[in-house]
Amino acid sequence: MATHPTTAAPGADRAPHGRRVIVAWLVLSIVATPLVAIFLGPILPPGNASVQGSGQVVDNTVLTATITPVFCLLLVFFVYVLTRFRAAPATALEDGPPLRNHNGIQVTWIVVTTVVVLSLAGFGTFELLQNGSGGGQGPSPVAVPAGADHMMQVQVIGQQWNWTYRYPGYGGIETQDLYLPENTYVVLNVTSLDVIHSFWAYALGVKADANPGVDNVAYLKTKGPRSFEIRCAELCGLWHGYMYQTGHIVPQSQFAAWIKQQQTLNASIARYMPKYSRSYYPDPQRRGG
Ligand SMILES: [Cu+2]
Repeated sequence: MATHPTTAAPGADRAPHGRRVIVAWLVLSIVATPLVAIFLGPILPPGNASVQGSGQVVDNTVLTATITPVFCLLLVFFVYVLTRFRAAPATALEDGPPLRNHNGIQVTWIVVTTVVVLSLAGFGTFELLQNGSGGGQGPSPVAVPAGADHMMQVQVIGQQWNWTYRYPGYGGIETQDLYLPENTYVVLNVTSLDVIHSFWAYALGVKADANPGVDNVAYLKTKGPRSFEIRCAELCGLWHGYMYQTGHIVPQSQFAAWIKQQQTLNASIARYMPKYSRSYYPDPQRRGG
C-alpha cells in the first residue's frame, strides 16, 4: 500500500525551497523594479502641471518602486508554495509539521521592515517640507518656499456650488475662471463663503480645504501652458458633483491680456464688490432672507 507524501517525517524533503524562492524573487525584482520606475512612474498621479505636482509624481514613483520587490516576494512565494506543496485532490486534511523559531528570519524581517518604513517616513516628511508641498497649510504655513513674499496671490473662493477667484495684486478683481501665468510662483488663499468645500486641482498637486472664515494657504509653481481640472473634494450639498471647472496655465503675455480684460469687466461692478479680505463669513441675515 502506497504511503501518502504528507505522512513523510518532518524535514524529509531536502529540496532547496528557500534558495529557489530567493533566486526567483531576485530575478523578478531586478527586472520588474526598473520597469515600474521607468514606465509606470511617469503616468502615476497627480500630474505635472506644477513643480509640486511633479514632486508628488516622483514621490509616488519612489513608493511604487520600493514596494515592487515586496510585491514580487509575495507573488513568488505564493506561486511557489501553491504549486510545489499542493496536496493531491484525494489527500485527507492534516496539520503540517509545527514551525519553530528561526532567529535569522525574525531578525531579517524586523530589520528590513523597520528600515523600509522609517526610510519612507523620513523621505515623505522631507518631501512634504519641500516647495510648500502644494497642500493647504492653514493661515500660518510651516513649509514656506523661498521667495514667498513676492509670489503672485490668487484667492480661491468656494461657495454652493461654484468657484470664483480674486487677484489682490490686480485690484482685488473677481473672476469666473482660474488663469495662471506659466513658470510662476503662486500662493493660493483658499476660503469659502458658506459651507466646507475642498479645492482640488490635482494636476497642480493642490488639495486644500475651503472653509468659511479661514485663509488656507497653499503654494505652487506653475510649469508650461496647459489646462487642468478643478473639482470640489468635500461633499457640500445637492450640487456638489457639479462643482468642477477647467483651469488654465497660459504664457505670460496671454495672462497679461486676460487679466486686463478682467479688470475692464470688473470696473463697472467694483463699487458693489465686498472689499478684498483674507477670509469671509457667511451672512446669516442675507441667507435667512
Ligand atoms: Cu463643494
